[in-house]
Amino acid sequence: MLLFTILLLGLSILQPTGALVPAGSLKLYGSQGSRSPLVNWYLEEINAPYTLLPPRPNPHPFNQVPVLEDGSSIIFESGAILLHIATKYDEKYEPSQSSWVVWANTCLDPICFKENERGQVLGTSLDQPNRRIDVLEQLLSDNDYIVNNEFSVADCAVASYLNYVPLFNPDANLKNIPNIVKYMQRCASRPKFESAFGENHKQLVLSKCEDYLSGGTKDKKIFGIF
Ligand SMILES: N[C@@H](CCC(=O)N[C@@H](CS)C(=O)NCC(=O)O)C(=O)O
Repeated sequence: MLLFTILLLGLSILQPTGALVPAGSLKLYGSQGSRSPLVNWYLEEINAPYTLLPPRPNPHPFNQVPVLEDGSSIIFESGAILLHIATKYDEKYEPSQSSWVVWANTCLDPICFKENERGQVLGTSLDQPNRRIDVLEQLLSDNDYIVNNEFSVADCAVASYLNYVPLFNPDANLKNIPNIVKYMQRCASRPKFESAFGENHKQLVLSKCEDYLSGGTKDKKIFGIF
């Protein structure tokens, strides 16, 4: 009996986090071409089972993506979705991770993407001097990941925005923030990043980052898909 109890306890410790998710309860509406992969990425990092549904029709009040259905709850806004998953299903969640998720949505997003009133990306400020980016650059000088140097939901939020920058801004040159660039590479190299964002996105981030680290002088035409 004792042996059986120890075995059960051992098995429950070894269970991946996703075991906390009731089968079939998480439905994510989105697509690789939107910002929904940042949610896919996190779900896959914590091994949470989910069903990916096409972007439309969806239950988002503004008809946007991503939107998550968890049983009878409907959660929209990517940051709110990440925090919902983190607090409900991630055994390694701790509150300081939440601050970085909100920071990514409210402070980092507008630095990474200058948009017009229709939401079209016109450029980035990530390659310009910025007090907040200096703090992030300093933090990443001796940490691989943002909170307690362990990969968490904070990285899914922060690295997703950073890694969209080369995609939307082929002319940006991030050579002055090498620790952030190495962090972008580190996150893009994670197998679950590739399965969420796709091989092309990953490869583009990796080759642009390599270029930034060697001065950012490569002919921009090699990234011709944009
Ligand atoms: N702040 C929202 C932004 C959502 C958003 O802009 N989604 C885009 C795709 S990335 C969308 O659905 N656009 C279509 C529309 O606005 O009708 C979030 O973080 O979830």
